[in-house]
Amino acid sequence: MKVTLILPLAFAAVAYGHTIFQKVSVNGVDQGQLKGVRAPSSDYPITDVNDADIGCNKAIQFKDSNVINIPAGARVGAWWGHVIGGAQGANDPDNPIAKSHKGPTMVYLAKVPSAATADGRGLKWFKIAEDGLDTSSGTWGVDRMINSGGWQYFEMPTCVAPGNYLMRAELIALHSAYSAGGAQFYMECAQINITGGGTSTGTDLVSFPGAYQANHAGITINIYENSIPNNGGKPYTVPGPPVLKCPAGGNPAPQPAQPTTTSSTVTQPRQPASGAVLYGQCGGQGWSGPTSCAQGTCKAVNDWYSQCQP
Ligand SMILES: *[C@@H]1O[C@H](CO)[C@@H](O)[C@H](O)[C@H]1NC(C)=O
Ligand SMILES: [Cu+2]
Repeated sequence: MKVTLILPLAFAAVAYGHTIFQKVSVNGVDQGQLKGVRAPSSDYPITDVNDADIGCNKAIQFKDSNVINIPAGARVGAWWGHVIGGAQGANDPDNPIAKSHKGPTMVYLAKVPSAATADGRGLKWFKIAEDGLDTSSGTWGVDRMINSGGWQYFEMPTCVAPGNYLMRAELIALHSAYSAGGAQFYMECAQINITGGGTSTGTDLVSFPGAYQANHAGITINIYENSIPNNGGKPYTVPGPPVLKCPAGGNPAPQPAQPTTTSSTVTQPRQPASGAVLYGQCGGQGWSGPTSCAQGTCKAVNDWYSQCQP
């Protein structure tokens, strides 16, 4: 009888210790609690990859109109806490998250006309950072976030085009992921404005829901071998699209100078060698930049964003 009483308690202890992303830092400057971050008051995860709100979470309680300026190339932090405010009581062992909640951390961006007002549903997202399993040490992105006092650090890619975006910070807890539906998805979205930067508005765009499949090897997975949560020392594949790669040197190269024609019999007017770079923005509502492509073809991705695609 005692065993049947103890077991449910043991499982209950594993189930708690959830987390909420609730503030941002930019180059070491804390932007303030819940400033420009949309958060629910519940720290419960989403477990259905097809949940309509797996983009920016649901039952949002905290939402202001701040938009956080982030220079391209900045070191950005997303801060996670067990509950709103961080710790739940003194010496909370489950802040920023229970240590059992091993798994990857990720960051996505979606270009929006206005970060303060954009709907978190129906966007096209690209991944700018991910931190999975370090097989040599057996530690996960979540471990590194815990060891940094709740800060998930990443670099804002240098080639991202200036403008407003929603920034989706996510972590997946895999402690119960050995059966389908057991992985726990934690995410919130911040309202940001990228300054400087290049011309990329992303590659390998995905939707939420849509980006993840329940049977993906990084989502339904037993990470334990002999009770050690290191995936048996085997590599782990972070779900979702590949991380945006900026061209070498960061910003796309400046447009080459127009070739000087050597022929004196040319009658065609010279085509300007202008236009957006490959994967650059080439149109959309409110866009005042180039509407042709130096490379590739300009394709409408949505109403406010067209992209030069190969
Ligand atoms: C974004 O940054 C640019 C450049 O600093 C600025 O002109 C613009 O007003 C900012 N937009 C928002 C919504 O903060
Ligand atoms: Cu949890």
